[in-house]
Amino acid sequence: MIGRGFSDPLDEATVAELRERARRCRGAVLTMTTLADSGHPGGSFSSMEMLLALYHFARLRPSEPGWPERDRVVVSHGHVSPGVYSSLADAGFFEMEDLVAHFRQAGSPFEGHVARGVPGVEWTTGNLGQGLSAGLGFAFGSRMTGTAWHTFVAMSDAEQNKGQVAEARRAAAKYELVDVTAIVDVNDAQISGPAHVVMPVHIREDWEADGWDVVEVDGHDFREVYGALREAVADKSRPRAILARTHMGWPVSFMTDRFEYHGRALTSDEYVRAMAELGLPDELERYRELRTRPVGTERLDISPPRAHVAAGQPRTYTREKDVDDRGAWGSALRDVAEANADVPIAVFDCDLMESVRTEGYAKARPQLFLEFGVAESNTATCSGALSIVPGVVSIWADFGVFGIDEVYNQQRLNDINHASLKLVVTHCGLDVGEDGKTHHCLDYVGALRAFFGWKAIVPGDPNQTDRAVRWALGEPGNACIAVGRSKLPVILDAGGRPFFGDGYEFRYGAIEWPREGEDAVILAMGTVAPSCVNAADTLAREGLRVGVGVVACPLELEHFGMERAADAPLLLTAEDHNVRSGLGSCVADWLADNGRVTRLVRLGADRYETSGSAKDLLRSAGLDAEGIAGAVRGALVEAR
Ligand SMILES: Cc1ncc(C[n+]2csc(CCOP(=O)(O)OP(=O)(O)O)c2C)c(N)n1
Repeated sequence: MIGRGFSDPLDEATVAELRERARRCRGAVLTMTTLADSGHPGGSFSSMEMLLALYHFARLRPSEPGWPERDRVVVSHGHVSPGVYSSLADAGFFEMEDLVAHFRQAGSPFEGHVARGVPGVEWTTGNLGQGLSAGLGFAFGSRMTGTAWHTFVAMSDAEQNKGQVAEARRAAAKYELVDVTAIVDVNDAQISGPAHVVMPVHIREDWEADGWDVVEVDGHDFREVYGALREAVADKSRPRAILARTHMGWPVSFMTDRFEYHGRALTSDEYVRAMAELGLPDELERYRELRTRPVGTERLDISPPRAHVAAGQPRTYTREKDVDDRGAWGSALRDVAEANADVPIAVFDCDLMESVRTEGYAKARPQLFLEFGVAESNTATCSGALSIVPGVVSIWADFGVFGIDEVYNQQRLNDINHASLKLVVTHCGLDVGEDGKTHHCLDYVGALRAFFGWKAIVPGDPNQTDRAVRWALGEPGNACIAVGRSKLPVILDAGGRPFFGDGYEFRYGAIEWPREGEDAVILAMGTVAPSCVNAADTLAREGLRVGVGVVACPLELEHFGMERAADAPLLLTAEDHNVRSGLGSCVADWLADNGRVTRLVRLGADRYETSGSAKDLLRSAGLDAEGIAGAVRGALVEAR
């Protein structure tokens, strides 16, 4: 076998050796899928030569899969996991026997779609169309850390139909990511039939139109596949796509070009016939026995890296001047950047830099500011993948409806991938005002609550925003900071000083109490927090003692604070959010889970609103100070 890095031409002996390896890997694909009675043998066969070429010749270290300088190989069509895993095992990343015995078995790392944690897998995929964007993230990581790795992205032809792929192609060309190579398995087969029938796509023309060099090869000829990869690595003029013409199921006669083998395992009879054609023994019985043994569960540690970021000097906004939370975020970002001149802090934008307050950053550090245009799917995945490159901070700022709702599944994959993205969404809630219901993001907590790992931070005023941003940028893991649009009054303590001012430190999960009171407690989230304080002050003048707890972290309710809230005879939640899925629901769950009984009134949006000023919309939803005070009064009267 020749060395890694595609530096030498392929010799005859290596070609012969690779063919033999491909034959054995195909046998492993059939054994593991038939044993599991599920999986994707057809595409695993057509992608086999490209996968073996990548895993044998990219600059990788099978004994050190996390080697920081390694090339990155992303497989976008994650369903070809049998092909990917068998190639990785063949290249020495783990034992073939463990893989074949435990493929798709509960508890095994070898899932049906390629998953991080398996040595050699860089990005969990399975939702088609996201791999190229992930590859771009790694390519930006190479550029920003000054580490010269190459990024390869293997793809299928059906996913060429997907808009996210086009978004990614354009971004790669715009940013001259010449160290990215895409290799597409063009087998003209997908689930429902031939790819050109299911949906005609002009694959070559599309890539060329978006600024890529395109070459076509026989995808089953190692010499051609290797040669094209070698040229792509050497050429530094443009990113390159290799269209590898292949045949689904080849070389087994009855599987070749038959799209029904896309996602169906062979029956035992078919298995015996196919293995005989490959000249390999029937191994089903032996593996059936091995499958009854304990599953090996060893995986790589994929915890997100911690970037070393100094928080800089916090800013305290005072009552003299109302500030918007988004302005406080933009200023904190610039401060943190200044305090960390040597840390690559990447900021992604989708044509909204002025509104999301990243314009100043774009001017200060243009080389780290990535303008992706109206292409949120690509942005979500690319920024997510970049966030797992050690040493880089990856931030995406957008409106709530675009950074969360538009890309729900991309953010879900960022969660699954244990990414470390910092998502700052502005324009959340009815507070958006005049742009109307399409732009009122009302599920920024509810959507993230449906994931398992994302942190959600919804600050109560500009000072808390400032502290939360400085905290979050240095934290590992995915975190979303959600703010509104309007200028907000600074929350003051009972003595008239900024409540989140000097001496306040952001702590994830903490509930902060600008007002104390035993008659009722309001748990307030985000932009309505100042109005809740205002309402409490009004009620205090009427002789009612109402406590206000500001909950900036609805997904992590601190026990002590919640006990205190639950002690009150009346508990209200207030949020500029869908009342069914936000703070109110989190609090209701907490009460039920902890066996606490108290009267709970949930204030929030219960319908899509029209256009209108934020003030009018919040009033109409009962979320202004008057409405909130009225709700407390009403509930107390009812209780008497
Ligand atoms: C976004 C998305 N939509 C739908 C699917 C369901 N799906 C799985 S594979 C596939 C297409 C298979 O064709 P191709 O990707 O070309 O792979 P091959 O059949 O060649 O293995 C589809 C539609 C998916 N995985 N992701």
